[in-house]
Amino acid sequence: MDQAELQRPDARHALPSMDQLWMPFTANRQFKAAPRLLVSAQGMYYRTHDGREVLDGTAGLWCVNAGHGRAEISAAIARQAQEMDYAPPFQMGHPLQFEAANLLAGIAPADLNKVFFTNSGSESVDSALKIALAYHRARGDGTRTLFIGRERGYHGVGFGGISVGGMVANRKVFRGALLPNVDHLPHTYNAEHQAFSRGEPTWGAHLADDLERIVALHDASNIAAVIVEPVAGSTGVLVPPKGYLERLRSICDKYGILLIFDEVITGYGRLGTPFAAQYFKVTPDIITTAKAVNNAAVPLGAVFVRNGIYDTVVNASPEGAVEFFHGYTYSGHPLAMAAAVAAQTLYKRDNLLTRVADEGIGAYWQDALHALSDARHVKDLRNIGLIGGIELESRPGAVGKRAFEAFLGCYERGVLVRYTGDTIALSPPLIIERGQIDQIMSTLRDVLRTIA
Ligand code: PXG
Repeated sequence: MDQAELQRPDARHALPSMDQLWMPFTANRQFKAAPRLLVSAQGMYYRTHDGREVLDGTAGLWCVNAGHGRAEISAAIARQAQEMDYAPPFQMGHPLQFEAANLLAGIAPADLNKVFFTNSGSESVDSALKIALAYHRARGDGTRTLFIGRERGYHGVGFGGISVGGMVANRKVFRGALLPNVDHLPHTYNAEHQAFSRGEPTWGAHLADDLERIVALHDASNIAAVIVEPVAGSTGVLVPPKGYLERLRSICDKYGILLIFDEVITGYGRLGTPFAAQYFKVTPDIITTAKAVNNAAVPLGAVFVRNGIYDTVVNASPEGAVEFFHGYTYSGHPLAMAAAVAAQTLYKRDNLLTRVADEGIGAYWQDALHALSDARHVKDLRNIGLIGGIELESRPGAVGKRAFEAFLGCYERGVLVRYTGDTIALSPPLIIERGQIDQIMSTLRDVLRTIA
């Protein structure tokens, strides 16, 4: 089937055989029995294999921030594919990777002006952890090898990421092979004190003080870094309590511990600022990103590092030596770089990195979401920027079942949402209009009425 036919609005697609593919993070048997295939996408909408239009309430997977099918980005990728398909990244370079790094450094907070490219959020996290180790060692502080993550954290699926992560299902099967030097902060969610908070909950800053206990237990001289998502996404939208991140920052400062913000979902305008670090006015030492860095058009991740960290690692090696033994065949891949330059140019031209704050979209979103407080099954509503979490009462003995049915019901009614456990997570493209926000919320209200 050619592209024109694929995109025809009334196209019905014959389904391919599904036996061969092992689908990621998917109930394979259930999916293959009743498949949901997306075949084209434009602006705020996907089109399904059965010819229906579906409003994208999730920006793909928290990543297509400028909406789908942006011509500037696809043209840049096509041009680059013709010009030069691939260039080796080790001891060689190509201009676009420097241009992309320059653009990214230009929107980064404070002095996080060095950029290391990866291909995904998981790789960004592993890279950041390695950078932390390399930095301490370069300073002659090589005993600092312990990482502190957080319960309910998600940092991708590499062994580093699942070790510092705190999602039980992602860890339990692999428990015996996790990194050995890891401890975890408590998560920041407390329904009793925080339910139905608009934006940051006022209760819970003190939970950061647990870092003092962990430091006392292990001794600061052994701790390399703390890694947290400023807003936890995959685990069900957990917004940090007011003052919590500041407190983490000051305890890290007190003990010489690096602070890593995993901004794979909060990066690139999701909160109405380029990064969550700017929203919360807390500057970490390293920021991990991926997804919207290039509007997700080609796999790409980017790690932002403070100048001083780069300088320390690089200057610790003799002239002519490779300073950091880490990198990927596809670090700075030309097609990913072309997409990054085009996406960042687009974000800037259309003020997308601040639209959620500047145009009142975030405030409208908050009101529309919290109007669901009397909808059926709703146990809690959480929001910040253009992120929403709707936690449903779980059915006894069947956690996740009700949210799955809500997800299906929304999909059938033309709205794509995500769910994790019994929380529906929303994160639409930043180009969303008010009427589309209304459509997402009214669809959810209707669907929640119809499911048991
Ligand atoms: N860190 C964070 C904070 C993420 O949200 C990753 C790392 C890993 O990125 P990669 O590119 O390796 O997948 C993520 C990914 C969900 C969902 O349903 C979110 C992610 C991945 C899969 C599902 O919310 N985020």
